[in-house]
Amino acid sequence: MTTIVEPTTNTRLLAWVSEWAEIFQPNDIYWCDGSAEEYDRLAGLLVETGTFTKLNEAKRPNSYLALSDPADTARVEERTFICSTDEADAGPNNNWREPTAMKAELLELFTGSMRGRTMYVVPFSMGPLGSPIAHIGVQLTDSAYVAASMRTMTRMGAGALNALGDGDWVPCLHSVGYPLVDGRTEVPWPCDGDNKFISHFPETKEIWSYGSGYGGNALLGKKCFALRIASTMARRDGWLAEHMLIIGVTPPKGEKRYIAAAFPSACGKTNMAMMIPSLPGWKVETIGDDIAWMKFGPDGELRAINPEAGFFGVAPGTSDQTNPNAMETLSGNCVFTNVAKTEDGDVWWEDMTPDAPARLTDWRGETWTPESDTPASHPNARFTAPVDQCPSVAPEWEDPAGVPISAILFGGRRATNVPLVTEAKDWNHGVFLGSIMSSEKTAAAAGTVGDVRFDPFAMLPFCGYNMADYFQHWLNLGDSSNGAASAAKLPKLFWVNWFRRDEDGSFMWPGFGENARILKYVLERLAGNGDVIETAIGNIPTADSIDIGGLDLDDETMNKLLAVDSESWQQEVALIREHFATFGDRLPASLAQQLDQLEQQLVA
Ligand code: SAT
Ligand code: MN
Repeated sequence: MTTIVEPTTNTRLLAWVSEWAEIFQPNDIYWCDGSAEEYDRLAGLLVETGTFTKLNEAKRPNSYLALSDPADTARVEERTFICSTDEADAGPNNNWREPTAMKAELLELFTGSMRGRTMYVVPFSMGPLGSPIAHIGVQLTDSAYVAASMRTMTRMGAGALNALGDGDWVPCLHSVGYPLVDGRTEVPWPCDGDNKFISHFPETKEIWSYGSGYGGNALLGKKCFALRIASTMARRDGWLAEHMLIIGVTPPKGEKRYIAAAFPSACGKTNMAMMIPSLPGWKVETIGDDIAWMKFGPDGELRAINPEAGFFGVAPGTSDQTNPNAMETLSGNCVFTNVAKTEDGDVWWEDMTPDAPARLTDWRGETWTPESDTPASHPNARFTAPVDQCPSVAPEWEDPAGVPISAILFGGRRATNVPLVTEAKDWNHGVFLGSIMSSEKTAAAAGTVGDVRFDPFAMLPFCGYNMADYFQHWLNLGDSSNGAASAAKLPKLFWVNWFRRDEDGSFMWPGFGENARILKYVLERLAGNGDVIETAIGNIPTADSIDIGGLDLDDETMNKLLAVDSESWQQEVALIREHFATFGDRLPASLAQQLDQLEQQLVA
């Protein structure tokens, strides 16, 4: 082993690193400082091992392409575990393993798993350095790809160690599970494809990840820490760790307001976070596209930070039409994983341009032409890019105090039933709406409800504890007699649906920049203006209170977009009952009551 330079005096951290080095048995230990020189060195190593291909410097400066093992291309929910002492604490929403047994099993896999490799010590801050809303983690990993990616995705290195000082961190262990022993040589994407474990120990705030080098499985600051572990910390300490984008919205000559919005994967969160509003004079600014950490400030306001420093977005479908701000963000300093490569050394993915190039190298490294019958890029191909390169980034995106949240939107992808926008009657009703969020592929037939998947608060794969307790936590936070919240300052809650379809199956709402019209309505409601109709599911705008000037939308379509159909909502109530039943008697009584009330009002 070479000499180790230890850039901290945190004795518990030093002891933890050497304890694990003995188990992992790496050849070397390297403490990341987060500098640009270090990033270049890591990238150089990755080019040598074939993990990275440097892209054409003139077209995509300081950027790289990585192609993963085909057995390691996405998060693996069936291999993701919440290891609480009591199985009921993990809830029906998680795979559970008993913590001692899980650790014993993983310890066997971890023992010697870094032989022949370097162990990178990656200190990182989730959130602006020193922010009262931020938290520190330290990841041990044998993947240089992960160490390099963590520099873009988090505040990584010396600054984070400084902010940690003598304090506590969330320990994150990660090994790709591919020791270089017994004559094994390096491969471009080391992993243990058939044997992955993404394990979380909420009671001790630990993350143990084995076998995968991809995305949320391996960049442990993101879903593992900032959502699964942080959601349990937030529950304990009275705050919120949520799967939400954060934007600032400024009307012409008006005051800027901040909105957080929860949408499941593949519902356009990154597009909305970087929206170019269609309404003249309106401005939307980006603070985050995936995760929001929100704590009540001393003034009772809910203040949010984006704990991340980078975007890890889905590449396919991103274009100058769907998201020009993302395209500009990707102009350099990026890592692309599992996209296709052009003949002149740049990247391409499905729908990036109206016509595909005549010849590409696909994500498997094979020659591809438009006649090929597989996609050129993997459907879950990703870009990794620094937030501060986004043209629409808010100047205050790194404010350690966070931004005050005035409204929270819940959204899914619903072909039927769910109106374009519904305002919650009050906080508890809003929690009910969040708990029944869902997506639906297509309507089964006119007037019926299709295949509905519930994804409460878009947190189903990310809530680190029993979701029924999570609902209760949301209810508690809105109860100003019981926490830091001030009823007057609680954000207003809305349910939105851009994806309602006509009888012929076509989308009725144009979406994208036109969603600014809904933001305008939300801001009007915050100011106490705008008209509503009270319905069984909540307050719906009158058709003429949404600004549709210049849109090719007739009254009939607007009415359909806002309709609450009693009969199909009765079908929905039956589905919600099944969904709620999965939580048994742990479901908060007030949510069961809300459902009963809804049913009664539908019949009335
Ligand atoms: O791979 S990630 O978990 O970071 C992204 C996602 O699946 O939402
Ligand atoms: Mn996400």
